[in-house]
Amino acid sequence: MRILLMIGTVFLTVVTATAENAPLIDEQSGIYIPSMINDQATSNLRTRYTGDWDYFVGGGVAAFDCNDDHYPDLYFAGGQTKAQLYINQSKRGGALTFANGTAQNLNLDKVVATYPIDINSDGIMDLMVLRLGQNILFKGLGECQFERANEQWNFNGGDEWSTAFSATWEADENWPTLAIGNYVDRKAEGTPWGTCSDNQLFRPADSDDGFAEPQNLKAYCTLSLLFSDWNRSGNQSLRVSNDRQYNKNGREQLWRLAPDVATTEYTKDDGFKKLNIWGMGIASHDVNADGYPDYFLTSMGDNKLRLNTGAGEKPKYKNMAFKLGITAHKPWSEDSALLSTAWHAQFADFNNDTLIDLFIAKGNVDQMPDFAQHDPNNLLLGKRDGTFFEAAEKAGMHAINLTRGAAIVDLNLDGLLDIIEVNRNEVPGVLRNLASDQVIGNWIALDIRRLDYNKNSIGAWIELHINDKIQRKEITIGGGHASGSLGLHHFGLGEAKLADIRIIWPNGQKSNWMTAKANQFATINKQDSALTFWSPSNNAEMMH
Ligand SMILES: [Ca+2]
Ligand SMILES: [Ca+2]
Ligand SMILES: [Ca+2]
Ligand SMILES: [Ca+2]
Repeated sequence: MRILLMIGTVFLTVVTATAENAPLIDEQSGIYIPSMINDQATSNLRTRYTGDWDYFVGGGVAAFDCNDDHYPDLYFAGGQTKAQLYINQSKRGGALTFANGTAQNLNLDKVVATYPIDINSDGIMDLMVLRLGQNILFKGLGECQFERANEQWNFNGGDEWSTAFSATWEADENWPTLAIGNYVDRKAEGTPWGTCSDNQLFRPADSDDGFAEPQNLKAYCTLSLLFSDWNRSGNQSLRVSNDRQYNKNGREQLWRLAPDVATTEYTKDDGFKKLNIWGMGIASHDVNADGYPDYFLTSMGDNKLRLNTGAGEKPKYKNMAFKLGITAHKPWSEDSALLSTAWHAQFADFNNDTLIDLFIAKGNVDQMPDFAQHDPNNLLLGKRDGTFFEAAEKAGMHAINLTRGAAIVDLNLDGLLDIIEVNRNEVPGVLRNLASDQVIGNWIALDIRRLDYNKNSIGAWIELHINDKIQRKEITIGGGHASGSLGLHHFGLGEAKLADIRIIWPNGQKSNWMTAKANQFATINKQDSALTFWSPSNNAEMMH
């Protein structure tokens, strides 16, 4: 008896040591798989996204720093449960831990989606809060305090079922242009079938202190919006992902913005071919490094990678999901006969090897029998040949939840991207990227600043040059599913100790190439076009 017990103890010790120390390398590709440790139990994140039919979609999180310590803080939509703001208390490189810091006015019910944006360019992040009912724009006051600004900024919050948001700064404008995506019109006759509300486009008022009356945009039950400069014209266009569940005659949409005229939709005559999916989320990245952004669209079963093939002339796309190994149409685990339901998607480099990776949130709408119930999230790691492979199981991402929104940010400022997963009816997944020092690549985190307006440089492109390869990132607000992150821009550098960086500002002006050292935080201001390195404090300030 005693001997058996001892053998058991020895065996356990060996297994634990192996799991913690040995770097996980995919045998076939040689790609390093990060370990994603779930810190949920000690994170203090106890919020849940709950509700009936009208909360089956949504479930977002906004990740941004509200107390100026560089550690991203989190505002969670709660659906029928009240929304919560959590202040990041993590130590640098330590476990992910938070304290509830929700002021009374943010403790709102009916919140579906939430996005950070500095609307009034005062350097303090504001919040767009989308609801089943009136949307609210909160002006940031500093120290994680906010005040309602709908009236001050002439923003009509409406009374729709709002699910999607994106924003851009049009040429020469001091104020942003906002797009609000709406879902089913639940008051219309015959609802929900075919009764989709219009979307809205809010452009700056001539008075320069808020918004003009919005333009209504015909839509087909929108679940994601993204302003992105598909043709590198210097003006971002609005991509719209619509859910065919409630309007089978709908389609994906693209709207052009030009100064001083009403926005119009690209048509098939412009080269924009009809695509009709259960559009849930948009992720963008220049996947084939040709200078034009490509788009991953989540759906039910038929996820698409829309490779931008129009060379900037026509909005033409080719579906490359199958070829690249990112269809992710079925669960990688159980229930593999049934199709997946995909929501938030985001490109990021999780193992810092310079090859872009893709996270996809998955989860049944509720109990739809034709779709997988056990539908785990995906971590698709990029390979050197441009294809991807599924690494979620080996990375330790086994949890089966109905995931909706997500944030992919470095929450403990150790240079490794972490994941927050918003789950229907359950507490969030809090995945800390625990990489092995032996194999993890170098990284850099950049804060790209304009000094006058559009402080977070929405519409700018970051180019990072290592050896013969350029990585590009367009700075955007929007996309994903109901969730937004704004702050530092993370790049993996692989083995490189130096990287050349330049910024293409929203007006097309290019900065000089600047050389950066690896494993640093740096700010680039438009005015001086130079890298300023800084170091975050070890410990987030305690909230009292
Ligand atoms: Ca913070
Ligand atoms: Ca602000
Ligand atoms: Ca990678
Ligand atoms: Ca991290």
